[in-house]
Amino acid sequence: MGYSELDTKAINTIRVLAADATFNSNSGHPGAPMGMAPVAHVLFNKFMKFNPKNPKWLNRDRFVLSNGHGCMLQYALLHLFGYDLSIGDLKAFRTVDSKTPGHPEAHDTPGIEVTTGPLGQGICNAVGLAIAQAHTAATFNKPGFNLIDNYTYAFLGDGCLQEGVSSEASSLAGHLQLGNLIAIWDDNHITIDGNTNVSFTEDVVKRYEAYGWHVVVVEDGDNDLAGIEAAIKLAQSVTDKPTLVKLKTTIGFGSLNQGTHGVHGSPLKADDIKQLKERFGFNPDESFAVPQEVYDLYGKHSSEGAALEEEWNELLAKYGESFAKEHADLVRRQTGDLPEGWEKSLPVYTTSDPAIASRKLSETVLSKVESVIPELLGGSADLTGSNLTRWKAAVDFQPENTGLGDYSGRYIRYGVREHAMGAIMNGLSAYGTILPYSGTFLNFVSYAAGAVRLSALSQIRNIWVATHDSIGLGEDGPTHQPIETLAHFRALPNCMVWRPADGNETSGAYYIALTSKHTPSIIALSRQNLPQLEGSTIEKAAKGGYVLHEVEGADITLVSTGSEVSIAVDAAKLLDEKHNIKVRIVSMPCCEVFDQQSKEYRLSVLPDGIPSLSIEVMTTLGWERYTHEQFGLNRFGASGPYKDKFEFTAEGIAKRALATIEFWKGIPVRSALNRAFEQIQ
Ligand SMILES: Cc1ncc(C[n+]2csc(CCOP(=O)(O)OP(=O)(O)O)c2C)c(N)n1
Ligand SMILES: *[C@@H]1O[C@H](CO)[C@@H](O)[C@H](O)[C@H]1NC(C)=O
Ligand SMILES: *[C@@H]1O[C@H](CO)[C@@H](O)[C@H](O)[C@H]1NC(C)=O
Ligand SMILES: *[C@@H]1O[C@H](CO)[C@@H](O)[C@H](O)[C@H]1NC(C)=O
Ligand SMILES: CC(=O)N[C@H]1CO[C@H](CO)[C@@H](O)[C@@H]1O
Ligand SMILES: [Mg+2]
Repeated sequence: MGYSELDTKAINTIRVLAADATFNSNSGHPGAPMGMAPVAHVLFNKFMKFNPKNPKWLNRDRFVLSNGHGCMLQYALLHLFGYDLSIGDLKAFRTVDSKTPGHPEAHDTPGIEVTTGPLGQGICNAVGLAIAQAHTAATFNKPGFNLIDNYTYAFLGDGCLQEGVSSEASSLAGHLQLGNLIAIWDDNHITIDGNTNVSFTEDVVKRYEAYGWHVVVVEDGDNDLAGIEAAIKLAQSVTDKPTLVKLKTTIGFGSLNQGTHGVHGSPLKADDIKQLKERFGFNPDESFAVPQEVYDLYGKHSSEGAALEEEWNELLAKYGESFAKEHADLVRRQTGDLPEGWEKSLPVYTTSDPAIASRKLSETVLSKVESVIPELLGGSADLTGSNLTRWKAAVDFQPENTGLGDYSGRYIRYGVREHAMGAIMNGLSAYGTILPYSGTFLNFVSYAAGAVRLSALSQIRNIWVATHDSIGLGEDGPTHQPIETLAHFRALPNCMVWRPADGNETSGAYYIALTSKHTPSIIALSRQNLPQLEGSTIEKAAKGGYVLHEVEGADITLVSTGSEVSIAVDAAKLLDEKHNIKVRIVSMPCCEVFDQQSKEYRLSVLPDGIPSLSIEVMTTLGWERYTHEQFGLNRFGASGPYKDKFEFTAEGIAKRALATIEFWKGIPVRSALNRAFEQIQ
């Protein structure tokens, strides 16, 4: 375990780079990087397996910086170890379009696994990565072929431990006995408000022990490199529990303000940087200076990583000779492409099929595609029965010794933990071999909004099976009835919100959700039965919006989604029979996907010259972009049979359609799609 002056120099190089970059940009968080430089040095240089020349090597160890504000730590490490991140990139820290944004973003920077910054998310992502690692190992490893081994490491701060989402995920990680997960807590007693004694006095060690974690304490995280190394070694040796290392550190170590909240999120002053460099033996007149021997030290470890990958590639090739099918599957999964011909398994329906709840239609899709898409990993936040997310023969992902399943199982019992479920799905997806979906009530996807937002930002594919999607759920009442949820997630960039109206549309929604490699989806599904609509197809639904029913010389276009489309169809019949009004019907299962179609196509669906009315039992907010008038619900729902109160009936729609036609009579009607300029997409 010998440590030399070179180790100290490497650690101080990280500290000085963090101070220089935040000073140079006059923005950012020097404190955490300076305090965590020693543990980062030991972990990256002594333990972690990675190859900077191929950041996507499958069997690399995964690292998550859950305290993402400390990202200069990670950027400094990536640079020093030889990832494609130059000193110039460090100088561009926190500037527009740089590879070094203000918090780590997975799709921007080589070597960043997941996007962090909203505190608490990263540690949950790490739980997802660790599950993915354990599952992939259990699925692909064979005697003599330990293809997938090793660890997921996470750093987290006081803030992450205070956020409730980390408790949800840590509790599950303990239950799942994830021995490959090693989390290191930067126990510096400081958050933005100052000393943690103002709000955070619980016994975290006892709490994590109660979760079923193994906990190790390192008393001097500033200097005791051997102690840090021993703690990580011990953590590795405990294979049936995740480990939390409580590492006592000094925030901003080396600064005149070390140990105070003054160094949390403000660059050091010029004189402070000067004394820091002098104290660490650096030239105070130089910035962004890296001693060659530090590059050499880290370069050696990176070369060893590259050699490990080469060995691994040989192992993988040999594996292919004995296990051709598994080999091909593993290679394919990493491309994100689904198996050839999988879409033939998507069910289609005819008008003679019975009315079926779309949550049931969703279950049928999942049970038909699960055998042809082996990377599908399902789950539910304790609503398996009502959400219908588990196919019949599914095995649970569980530690074998519980007798409940095993790690090759493809169904996760998340418990009542929607927020962690979302964040864990993001980690599962980021691993590279898994396509996660999971279920809860649509209303409770909002619980996980923080995680959904990060999946959209970081271009992750996962699927929310969001049932009980409206007041149509009835008796549970307004606490369970979504009103704003669709508008909220439609406003989120790069997130598809689907609300299919029947069987073909449900298959269409899954088709696009499963094949969109860089976009999460929320599929809103009904509890009530929905008839099969004449003219719906997978192909049309896949355009996001389409004309379900066309008519010559139409007086109005009714635009609707999900369970209201068939009611709009009934309203059209009524208007025709009683009022001689000609109605076009547009079904719009996904606005985001519709927005991506050509202007010409969109205007063919919502043309000039015909007034339009949208019908959706949710807030009308957002429908102004598509229609002239809106029929919705801009209030909370009610507890009771849903048909009784709000006029979402053929008659109720017809009444509003007549008012719309009357209002727009004699006024030149332009499609609501026509605007003075195109929106920024
Ligand atoms: C969900 C969320 N809430 C608030 C913030 C703003 N924030 C950034 S860092 C921080 C304090 C974190 O304290 P700690 O994790 O102990 O970091 P340290 O000061 O030790 O670096 C806060 C509140 C955030 N990033 N995410
Ligand atoms: C991690 O990798 C090392 C070396 O490849 C191996 O000895 C060890 O057993 C692995 N650990 C796990 C948990 O698979
Ligand atoms: C909290 O921490 C501050 C700063 O270290 C200290 O001055 C104060 O006495 C502490 N208060 C309590 C109640 O522990
Ligand atoms: C569903 O799609 C199939 C295939 O395109 C089509 O044959 C069928 O008529 C559609 N069903 C309905 C109800 O329109
Ligand atoms: C609460 C709820 O909706 N439960 C349903 C769950 O799914 C089963 C199987 O379809 C139904 O029988 C339950 O009514
Ligand atoms: Mg702290």
